[in-house]
Amino acid sequence: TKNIPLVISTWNFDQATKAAWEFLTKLGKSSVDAVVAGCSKCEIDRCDGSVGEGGSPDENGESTLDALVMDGTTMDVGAVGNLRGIREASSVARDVLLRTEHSLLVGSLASDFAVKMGYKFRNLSSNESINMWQMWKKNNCQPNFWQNVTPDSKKFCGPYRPIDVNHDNINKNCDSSNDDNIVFDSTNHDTVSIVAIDFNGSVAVGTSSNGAKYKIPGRVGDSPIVGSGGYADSEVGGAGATGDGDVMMRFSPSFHAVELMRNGMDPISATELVIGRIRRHYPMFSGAVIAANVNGEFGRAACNGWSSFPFTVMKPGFDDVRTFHVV
Ligand code: SD4
Repeated sequence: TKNIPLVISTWNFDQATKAAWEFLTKLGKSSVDAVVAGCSKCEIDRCDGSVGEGGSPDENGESTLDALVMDGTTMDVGAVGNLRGIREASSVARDVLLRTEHSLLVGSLASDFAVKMGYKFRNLSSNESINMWQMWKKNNCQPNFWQNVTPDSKKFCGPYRPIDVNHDNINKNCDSSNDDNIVFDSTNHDTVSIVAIDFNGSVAVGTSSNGAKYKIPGRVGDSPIVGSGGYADSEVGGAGATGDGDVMMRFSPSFHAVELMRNGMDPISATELVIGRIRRHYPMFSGAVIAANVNGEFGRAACNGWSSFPFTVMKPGFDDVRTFHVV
């Protein structure tokens, strides 16, 4: 039985998966176009407020975007980090892939590139992001999101000043029995990462995110970093990540998952091994990796507050997009 084409995406962003699937099947488009279609859908819908404009203000209150597109057949990559003032982050990433010799453009200069490509520069703040930022300031700054998993994390307000990190706090194992100890708001920090395999067996991965709330301006997350936010190789499969990008990018988790599958591991075991590697060093981190191989087998592993991390899949034989919590 044919298990491709296939679309697998992080979180329960079923509309993104559906958009990617329609590009593959109804429109007969490539996996690159499909992942961009799916990520763009999330940028327009502002999936969970954590993809696209108007979410995750930085210390200055500005929303900036990170996105990646990788073609696993040509091994071409296009990405934007900390993109300012341009809504269509994943389309701009595809333009970097298709229309330049480069792989990653960042910040205002990435916006200049986008404007030259015909995109409109606009203010990416929304009432929500402005309110969120004002409340954060008013409350003397709640801990930065990624610090709030440690019980006595330090509070700090921008502009940035160094945090005194107490590593003694970080001694919990990453399993669901510890969920009670973890302060976690799943609406705060999601990223869409999509792996698609088209009718030709070409694998692509795309990601789009507005990064971490109250980040230091200039911070680029894992989502636009090839091998970290996503990786694709049409000989093997693809993988995508979501979670604490500052930690996750230290382990190239998507590249790692693809290389394990190259050596014959199934996608579930591969993602579990990848997450386990990070957990050994950062027992408190939150994050998940999804993966699919070219045979259309798929899986995911997650850590910490995300033991119930959902993901969606569409493939031949499914009437509609399915949401999985555990495989
Ligand atoms: C980041 N990985 O910028 C993103 C955020 C995320 O689920 O995925 N949250 O660190």
